Amino acid sequence: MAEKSNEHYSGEDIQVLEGLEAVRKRPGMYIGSTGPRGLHHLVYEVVDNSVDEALAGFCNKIEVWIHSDNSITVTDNGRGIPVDKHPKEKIPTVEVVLTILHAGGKFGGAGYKVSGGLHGVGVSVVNALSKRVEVNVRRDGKEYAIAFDHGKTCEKLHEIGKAKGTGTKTTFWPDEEIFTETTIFDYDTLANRFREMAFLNKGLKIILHDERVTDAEGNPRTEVFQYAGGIIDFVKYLNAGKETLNKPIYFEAENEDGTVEVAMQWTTSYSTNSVMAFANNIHTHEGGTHLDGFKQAVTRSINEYARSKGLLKEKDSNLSGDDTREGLAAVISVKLHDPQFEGQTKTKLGNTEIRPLVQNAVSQGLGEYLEENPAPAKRIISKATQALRAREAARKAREMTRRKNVLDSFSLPGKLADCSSKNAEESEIFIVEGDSAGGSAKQARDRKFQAILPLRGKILNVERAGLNRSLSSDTISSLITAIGTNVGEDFDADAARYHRIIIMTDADVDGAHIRCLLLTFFYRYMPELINRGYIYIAQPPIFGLKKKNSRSPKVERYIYDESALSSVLAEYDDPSKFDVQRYKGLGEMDPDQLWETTMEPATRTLLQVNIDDAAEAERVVTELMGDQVEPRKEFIQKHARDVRFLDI
Ligand code: 0RA
Repeated sequence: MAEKSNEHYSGEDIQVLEGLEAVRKRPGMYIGSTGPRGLHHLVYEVVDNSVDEALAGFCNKIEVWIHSDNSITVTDNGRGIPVDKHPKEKIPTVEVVLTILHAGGKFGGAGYKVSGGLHGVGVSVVNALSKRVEVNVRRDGKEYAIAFDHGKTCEKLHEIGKAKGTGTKTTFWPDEEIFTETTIFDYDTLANRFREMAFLNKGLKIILHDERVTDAEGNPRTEVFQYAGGIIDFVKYLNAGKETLNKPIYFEAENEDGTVEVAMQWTTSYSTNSVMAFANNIHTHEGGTHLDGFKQAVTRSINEYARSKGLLKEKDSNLSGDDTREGLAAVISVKLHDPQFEGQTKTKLGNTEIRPLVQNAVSQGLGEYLEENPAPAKRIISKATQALRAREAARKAREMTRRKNVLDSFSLPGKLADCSSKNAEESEIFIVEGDSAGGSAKQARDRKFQAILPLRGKILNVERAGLNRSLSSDTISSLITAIGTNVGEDFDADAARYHRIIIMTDADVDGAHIRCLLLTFFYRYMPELINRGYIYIAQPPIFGLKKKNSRSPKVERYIYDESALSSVLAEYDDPSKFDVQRYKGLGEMDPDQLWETTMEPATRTLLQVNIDDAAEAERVVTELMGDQVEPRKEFIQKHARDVRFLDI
């Protein structure tokens, strides 16, 4: 019998190694990708475990440290991962949790685990993809430690001393052999996720420290995320800086299938894409049954109320869903036992039972709100009827001008230097600031696949102007025509004439401003192009190093990053032999230089724009583009070359 049980152990051991080996072989299957997104996923995985402990009521403080050596520490004051011998695996439970694939799921306790989609794969996945992991547990008056090397236990669980209280501390060093692109954690990405978690779980406290950034006293940059108002605070945050039509409306409901919470508030904005749906704390970018239920209920409640009060006449057509959601910011958060995540990025909720739960909660809650609050109700209906009228007027205008439609692709704008290829997949368009840079770009380009559209004059602030006024602007209409997709109800992403739409602006404050305006435009009216990964930002150099007194125009070295100048100069023994030229505008480079540094596919760097965090994009765009001028100026000065708010 003893022999048999030995065999059994070694069998299990092999299984463990094979399990984590499978994760190392196909990391994408477990964390989505080995790019920056997958890297940050490791942190969420560890933090989610602590959040589960907090939601179960055993912990009220979670802290996260970004260390200077690209490692992360997460601590909580929960019960501590159990250290006793696991009845089945015969090793300490904490070791089971860290080394056996999917073991994590068994330890969530009752209630709705936050995990779902790619989350909840278990902390053993983090262990498999880290070169080192250290876990310390405080329990029963003692502190224990255990450590792992590439997923294998390298220091068995041992007691390291006495301890007060209970809790878990996990530190991991991501494996550069897996995360070949980067192992550098981005503060904003983590901060945005923790903020979202704190909004979605009222009262939850997450503290983020970044030891790479210190103040004069040497204290790390620190931010506390905790919101007593939960998703009501979330909606206020989304609407910061906007003129609102009502105080946030909130309702919640529960049945045996799960719980739903909704917060909503209308503003005077024209945007219709500030409705965010979450399932078990996962942002369901692709929507799903909870979002469908919400939309149906809002459309119906608003129409019913408007009819019953005579605000819509018999002859009037119904308000469309888009009409009722114009200017609306809403957060829908459902929690359910067995979430089904579908869709291309596994961010679409499939559970059909959740639709009626949301629909009933919203119909009833919104219906009551409108009845009881006639003044804001009137403003909301009036906003929607205006949207309806604008939509009808736009359609009429379109029908009338269909023949000489400015937005039809057979009348391409005169300023466009198109490429000769008609294959959108290989074609790219550079949107260039100003005619002179446009001239250089036209000379520099490879006309086979590169088109140039110089932008002249001011770009309208679409955030404030709304679609109809924007369309009458020359700049915006030539942009739309050149891209070929049209906008609004006629938008067709498949009609895009280029699969790389590259914003190329000067590396100065004006350039940053223009870039922001363009990004706002794409975000508002062609978000699908961002989702498809068609929108890019060119990276022209900001400095060029040239040998002193050299008659050759040859530039020895280009520098693309403001902060890299001093370290590059230090690489040279005697930098005094070099002249540093600062490129204030694209126009200062000759066409060859522009080609070599910024346009040639083989040598350039492009930043791909993706709306990973629509909430943040929406908010910053508003703060930047809204009515207040001061915050805009400040922001642009601070982030002149930084477009991170769109998570690039
Ligand atoms: C299951 C049982 C118990 C604690 C935990 C899980 C736990 C896991 C993690 C992961 C990170 N922090 C955590 N904190 C707690 C304890 C059961 C008991 O004490 O009776």
